Amino acid sequence: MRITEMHITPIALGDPPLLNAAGLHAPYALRTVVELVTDNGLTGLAEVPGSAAVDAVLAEAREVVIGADPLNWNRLKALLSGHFKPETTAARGDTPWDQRKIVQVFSAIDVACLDLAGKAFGVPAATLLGGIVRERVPYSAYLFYKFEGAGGDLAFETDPAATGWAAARQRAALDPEGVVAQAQAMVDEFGFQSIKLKGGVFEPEQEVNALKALREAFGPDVPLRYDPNALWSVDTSIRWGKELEGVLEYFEDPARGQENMAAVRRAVNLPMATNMCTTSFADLPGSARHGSEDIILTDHHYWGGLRASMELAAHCRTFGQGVSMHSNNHAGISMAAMTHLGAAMPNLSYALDTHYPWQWEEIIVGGRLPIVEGCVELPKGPGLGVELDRAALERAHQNYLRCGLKERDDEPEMQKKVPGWKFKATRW
Ligand code: GKR
Ligand code: MG
Repeated sequence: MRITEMHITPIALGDPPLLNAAGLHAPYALRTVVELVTDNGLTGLAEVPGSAAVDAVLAEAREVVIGADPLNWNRLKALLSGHFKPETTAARGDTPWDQRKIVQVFSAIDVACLDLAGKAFGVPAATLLGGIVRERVPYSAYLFYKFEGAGGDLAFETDPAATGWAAARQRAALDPEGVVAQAQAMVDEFGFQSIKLKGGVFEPEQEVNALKALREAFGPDVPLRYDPNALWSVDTSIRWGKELEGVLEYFEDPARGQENMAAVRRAVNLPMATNMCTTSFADLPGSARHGSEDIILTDHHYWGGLRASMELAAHCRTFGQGVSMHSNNHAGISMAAMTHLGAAMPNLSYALDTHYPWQWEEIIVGGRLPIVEGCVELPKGPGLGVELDRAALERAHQNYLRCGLKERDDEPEMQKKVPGWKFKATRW
């Protein structure tokens, strides 16, 4: 089997005005869909966060990918490694989301090749990752502070006829009561059994009060996580982390960098997780040396694919660390890929993050993958088990062309609401 075509399609999906440490989500979240077509008529799919810059390196990878055997990932990976200069850890940047590009190429090609291999052999991608250990993969509710509005064509407007989660998705949530109401609507709709609050938006006291209100509303049986995206100093993290002892399941990236995280971890009696201070294989020796975290949140888009994420899981097992999954806004191809990874990862210790409930559009046949009792069932069918809905893909591509966004940048979006607002790597 040989790869004969590689298609790269940037898309934009409506996204509500969600707040985070770097500002405000734009009305559209960008993704890029990659299709690899083979000489025997199969198509392998992948989706990455995307941006015009990522699309350019994907296009550059085409000359390496065309003609390759998708079943021989080790060779193709070596060819890609030879073609691109390695990206440094610093290329990740200070924003909550990872700004590296080349890792996304590895991820896209790894996932699309696994989809092809699954289709060629008639088995799920999770089987090719070593086998299925769970058919239903648990996800966590992912709460955001937000302004009023739904995003997309409904930018900063609300649909008065909406009910249930659709209405809650549009409502503002700016205080503890708003956060609890958002959580209740999300849990009622999807049955999530754990909850994460994205922080780094308001002063620590206000966010800690929201977490205490969540604990009060949901009780100790619903694990809570909290992620201020490294916006706190070590002193702030220790001061407020102590308030959260016994409240949180884990404390995600309160401070910036492995040494700072390790200092917080020594002083606060809470498991610590990261998708910001340990983000690549090159960071793993530092993680062990400093003792910076208890849980590493993989993300196949940034660790170089599903197979690389399985390697990370093996590393975590060896070093006695937990492993779970980070997310950004995404569509159904990524949801399927994340679910295959979650289905195959033997030592998955926590429910996975997903932004999926914040979107309402979909690009796969059959529409949105259901989340039931907080879980996504492993899609049936070979490979990833999902197919592109061509009309929906075209609509999402037209959204991309129309919205004019070329990369994610939350700072200018925030400035439209709060003139002069500036991102700070450490705010409190
Ligand atoms: O979507 O605003 C967001 C999040 O802040 C995202 O960019 C982060 O990458 O959710 C992520 C995280 O866990 O850090
Ligand atoms: Mg995080």
